[in-house]
Amino acid sequence: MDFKSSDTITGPRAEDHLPQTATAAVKIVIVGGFGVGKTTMVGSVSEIRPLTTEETMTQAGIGVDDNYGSDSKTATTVAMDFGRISITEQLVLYLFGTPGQERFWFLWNGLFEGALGAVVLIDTRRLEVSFDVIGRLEERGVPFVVAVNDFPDGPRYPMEDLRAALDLSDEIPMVKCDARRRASSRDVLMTLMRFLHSIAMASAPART
Ligand SMILES: Nc1nc2c(ncn2[C@@H]2O[C@H](COP(=O)(O)OP(=O)(O)OP(=O)(O)O)[C@@H](O)[C@H]2O)c(=O)[nH]1
Ligand SMILES: [Mg+2]
Repeated sequence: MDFKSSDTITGPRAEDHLPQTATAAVKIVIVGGFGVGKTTMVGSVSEIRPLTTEETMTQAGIGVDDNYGSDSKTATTVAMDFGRISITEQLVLYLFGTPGQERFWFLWNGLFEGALGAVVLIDTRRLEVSFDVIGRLEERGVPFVVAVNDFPDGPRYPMEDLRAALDLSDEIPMVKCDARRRASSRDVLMTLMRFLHSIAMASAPART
């Protein structure tokens, strides 16, 4: 297994240290079907060098590893991605990207332990790879937002059509993004944080 970051790091870099002002940490999981851009998103937004567990896809994977959607995709996540982003001086998000291939989904249980929320990444060329993912999140009762990753050759649908196709209720936030861009990925996380905040406010006991 290729633990790219840990292979090369000899010691913690100054920027890898948690800011001393951080007082709260939240665990967020990035999920989605195979090849929708989860590793790309964790990598683009992380302020520390992300940990990836990617394995090269080989000839042996043909018929097993669906490479649809990206001819340039040569690696797939086999365990998890890990990154970190400070949203404010006090609040830090720990990001865990899941493997997209179903044969690694048994790892979800550990990855979801203690997670407050999730981002579901969608590729409009292959909406169907997201159905099971969304179903599994709903079963677990994990609040999530849906981010539509903008691939240049992906068909463009109105958001409401995508909402209907994914059978999402009206309150679930949906946003477009480009997982390769830090600002865009950060916006997705901010949308999730606002959603989690609104849920917490709605369930808080009313003050008398
Ligand atoms: N055009 C475009 N390409 C992207 C975007 N996000 C990811 N890609 C490309 O899509 C391919 C798949 O991205 P990954 O980040 O490996 O996808 P993944 O969801 O982690 O894949 P698995 O771990 O195998 O499930 C890579 O070649 C990326 O460069 C995007 O927003 N736009
Ligand atoms: Mg990946």
